[in-house]
Amino acid sequence: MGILSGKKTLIVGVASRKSIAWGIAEAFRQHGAELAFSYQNERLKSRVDQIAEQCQSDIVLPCDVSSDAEIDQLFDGLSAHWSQFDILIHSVGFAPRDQLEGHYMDAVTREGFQIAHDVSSYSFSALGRIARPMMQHGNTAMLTLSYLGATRAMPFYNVMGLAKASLEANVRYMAHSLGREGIRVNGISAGPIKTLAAAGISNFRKMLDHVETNAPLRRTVTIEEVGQTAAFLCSDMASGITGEITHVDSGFNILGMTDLEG
Ligand code: NAD
Ligand code: 0WE
Repeated sequence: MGILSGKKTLIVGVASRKSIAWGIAEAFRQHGAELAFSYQNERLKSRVDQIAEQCQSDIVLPCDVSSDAEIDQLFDGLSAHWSQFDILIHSVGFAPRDQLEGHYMDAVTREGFQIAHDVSSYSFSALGRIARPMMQHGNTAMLTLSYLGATRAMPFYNVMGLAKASLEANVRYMAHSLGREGIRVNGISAGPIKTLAAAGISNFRKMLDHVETNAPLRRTVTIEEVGQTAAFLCSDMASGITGEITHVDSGFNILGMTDLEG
């Protein structure tokens, strides 16, 4: 029996086969979970349909998380299939492209700040609030994806770092608020991975090389590795863990200085 056997799981944030959410979906299938998916817009629908089919899932629903109405519609749609469910995966982050270029103090604007925080942090609370009544049966879990830019200043990550800091605080506040209902809330802080969200980010290849050269494991991480950690954190094996951010980053976050000789 798999560690997620029979666990009904909603995955928000699949865009392609490179998505971290896809690595999570594959690992969850392998461990016996039943899956439902949402997709951001019509452009992504056919790809997510295909991915769902491959996971023996026929629940695929639209949801742009910046819209309250679309979040309501997602859960109306989901209720037609499931009266309750066990796991919510939030794998969504966005800032307007101009926010991720140049230095933070040259790039940040009120609008960029608001959009980044709305889509990347508030959306986790919004989904959590509406999922809550369907997750009251005990041993349920919510999980989100963060990045080291939440706690360290990084080139180009800019206002996304502030949004991820907010998201990590959100994990703690949601965990505090929902713990008494038997809902655990955790985050994974993943190392850099070449997904759509990384495409076109200037110097992304250099960031991957920097991790390969300097991280304790001397390599980057894969979506499969993030998926396996997600499976653990959402399974009953992690029943004592809530409000935690787990790094899946080849150990990069522990460094105080890179090695001076290779
Ligand atoms: P991705 O592009 O595959 O996934 C990002 C997802 O966010 C997409 O599915 C996109 O449709 C969705 N999204 C964006 N705005 C949305 C909106 N308004 N409504 C609904 N969905 C929306 O990239 P990814 O790297 O798999 O990103 C997933 C998560 O992992 C993000 O939170 C990202 O910040 C985080 N993360 C990524 C890395 C990395 O290096 N790739 C590292 C650490 C954390
Ligand atoms: O969280 C992310 C990606 C966030 C992201 C990416 C985009 C690209 C397209 C948010 N918004 C947008 N908006 C777009 O228009 N990561 C952790 C991956 C990532 O992105 C970076 C990184 C890393 C790592 C951007 C700059 C520096 C490092």
